[in-house]
Amino acid sequence: MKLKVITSNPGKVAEYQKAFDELGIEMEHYRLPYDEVQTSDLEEVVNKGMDEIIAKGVRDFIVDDTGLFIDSLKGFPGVWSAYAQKTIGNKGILKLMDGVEDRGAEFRCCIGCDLDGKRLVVVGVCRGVITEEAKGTDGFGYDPIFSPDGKLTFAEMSVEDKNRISHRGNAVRHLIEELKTI
Ligand code: ITT
Repeated sequence: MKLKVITSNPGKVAEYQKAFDELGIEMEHYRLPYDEVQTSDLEEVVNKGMDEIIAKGVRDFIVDDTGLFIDSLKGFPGVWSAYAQKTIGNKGILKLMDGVEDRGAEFRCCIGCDLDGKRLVVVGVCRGVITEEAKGTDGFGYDPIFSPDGKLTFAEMSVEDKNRISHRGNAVRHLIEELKTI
């Protein structure tokens, strides 16, 4: 079976491919721009995106909307994570966190899956900390400044190790449970 991953981000595709390998599901990177509505709700972004993609006649796909929510910044960048990454980047986030003691943060990943005409929407979370400095060269986005346990950052881990504990890995595990019920 083949599932399209509709994203502009090849890093997400690599993580999905690893996560679905054991089920024998092949991922196809599919680039189709869709509107990411501005709302404080990741699930709403995903559901509206799925409506738009289906209206364009595309089926059997995954979309993923993810945000990094930093406790001491009252959840920023959250739903603005893509914009913050493009503008201030990891350097800017570290600057905002300069001297801040509470480093707690969490990634939230919402996956929308359209399969055989059915829609499943699941969420996975991963708590961790914003590191004092950027470390590691693997992964993408905020990976160099996020550590799930205060030791290694996601950018210092292999895709397999990141998937084992990450927001996306957790969301995929929920998705696989749901897929077993349909
Ligand atoms: P698409 O919307 O096209 O899928 P995107 O990379 O913009 O690609 P998101 O809106 O979901 O995806 O991501 C918001 C930001 O968070 C963006 O800058 C990503 O690089 C970053 N991000 C998403 N997942 C991440 C992860 O697992 N680790 C680190 N950063 C991540």
